[in-house]
Amino acid sequence: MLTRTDLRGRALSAAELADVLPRAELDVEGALDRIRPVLADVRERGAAALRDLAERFDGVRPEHIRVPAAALGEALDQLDPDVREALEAAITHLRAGHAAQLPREVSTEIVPGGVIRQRWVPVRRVGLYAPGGLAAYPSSVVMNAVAAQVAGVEELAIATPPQAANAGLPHPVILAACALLGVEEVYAVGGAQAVGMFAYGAAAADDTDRADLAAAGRTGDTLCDPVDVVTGPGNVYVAAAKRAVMGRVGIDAEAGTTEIAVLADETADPVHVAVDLISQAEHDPAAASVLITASTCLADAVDAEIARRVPTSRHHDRISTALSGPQSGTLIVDDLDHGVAVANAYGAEHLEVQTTDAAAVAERIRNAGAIFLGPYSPVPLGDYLAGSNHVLPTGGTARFASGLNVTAYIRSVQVIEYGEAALKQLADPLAALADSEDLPAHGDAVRARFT
Ligand code: HSO
Ligand code: ZN
Repeated sequence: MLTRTDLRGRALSAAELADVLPRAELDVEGALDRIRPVLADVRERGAAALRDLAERFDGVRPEHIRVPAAALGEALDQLDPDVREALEAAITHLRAGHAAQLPREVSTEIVPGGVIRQRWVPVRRVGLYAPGGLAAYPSSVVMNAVAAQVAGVEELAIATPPQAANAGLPHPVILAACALLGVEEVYAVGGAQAVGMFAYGAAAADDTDRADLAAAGRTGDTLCDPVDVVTGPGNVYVAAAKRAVMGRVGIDAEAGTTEIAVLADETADPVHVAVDLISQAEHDPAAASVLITASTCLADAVDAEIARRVPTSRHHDRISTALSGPQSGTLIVDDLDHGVAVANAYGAEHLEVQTTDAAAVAERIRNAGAIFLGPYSPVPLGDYLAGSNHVLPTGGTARFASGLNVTAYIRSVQVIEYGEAALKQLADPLAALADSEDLPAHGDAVRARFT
C-alpha cells in the first residue's frame, strides 16, 4: 500500500528528499488578491460587512455576530457527557504542560552595579480562529486557548464560522469548548473576514449588535476590539489574511497538512506502526504518512497490516488516497544512523521513534515538530490528551519553527539599570563606539553626566 523507495547507500539532503516525498504547498500568495477586498470591507463597514460576507461565503446571514452567552451555555448542556469529560481532561493536562513552560525572569549583573533583566509580559488581547467545516476540531480550540490563557493573556476572543445548519450560530461542539474554557467572547465569523475583524476591530451595525454588546456588559459602539495577536488554523484564505495583517498584529505559523513519520527498527510492532500511519492519513487525502526503516521485514508486515485495516476504516477513501499519494511512502535505509539522518532531513511534524532505546535515538533528532517515544506514545495521544500541544510545524518548517507554546503569546522586555559608577566605567568605550559611527551625541549623552 505504501510506495517503497530504497535509499540504501544514498545520503539525501532535505532538497533531494523533497523529490522522493513531495510536500503539498498552499498557494497563499495567490489567495492574497482574493482576500484583500474582504479585509478592506470589514475595516470600513464592520459588522454590516461581516453579515454580507457570511451570506456570501457561509450561506447564512447570522442574526448575532457576537454569540449570546445563552447559546454557549446551551451548547455545553447539550454536549455528550463523555466528550465533556474528555475535553476537561485535555484542558487539565494542557494547563499543567503549559504552566511548566512559562519562562522565568532572569537578571544578570554585567559589571558591578550594572544590571540587566529580562521580563516576560503577555500580550493583552488575542483573537483565535477556529475553522467550522470538515476540520471543526474542538481539540484545536483547546490547544490554542489554553496556551494563551496560561501565558496570562487577559482577553481571548474566538471567531468561528456561522453555520446554516445551526441557524447562523457556529458549530455546537466548538461553542461548548469555548464555554468549558471560560471564553465568553465568541463571534460567528469565518474565514478571512474573521482575521480582518481581529486585526481592525469591527463596529456594531444594528440593534442586535448593540443589544449583544450591552448584554456582555460593554458600552460603546465597537462590537469587537482589535487584538494584539491572531492565531489558529484555517484554510488558504485564512492563511493569506493572516499574512496580510501581519505586522499590524502578531500571527502564528501557517498550518499545513498533517504529517507523520515513523522511524522504526525490527523490534517495532507492525500493528502499532500501521495504525499510527493510518490515524494521521484520516485527516486529509493530502496527509503524509512516512515509514523510515532498515527492516524490509517490518515494512512488509506494516503493508500487510495497512491492507487489512484500511478497507474497513470509516474514512477509507481519504485514507487510501493519503497513503498511496506521492507524499507518503516507506523509505528503506541502511541502518538506524541512516534513518536518523533521513528523519532529520525530512523534519516531520510528528516523528514517532519505535526502536530499541528510543530515548537515545530521539536525542539525535534535530528536526521534528514533536517526537513520540516508544510503543505507548502514539501521535493521537499528542493530538488530544498528552498535555503537549498539537499545533506543530509542518512541511519541513520544523527546521526553524516550534510547536505552539506559551511564548507565542508573551514578549520579553529588557530592563536596564546601571548605577553611576557602572555607567562612568563604560563612558570612554561607549564614546569610542559612538564616534566610530559618527554619532557623537550618543557619547556626549553619557559624558554630560560626569562633567
Ligand atoms: N493531528 C492534527 C491535530 C488533530 N488531530 C486534531 C485530531 N484532531 C495535527 O497535528
Ligand atoms: Zn490528528
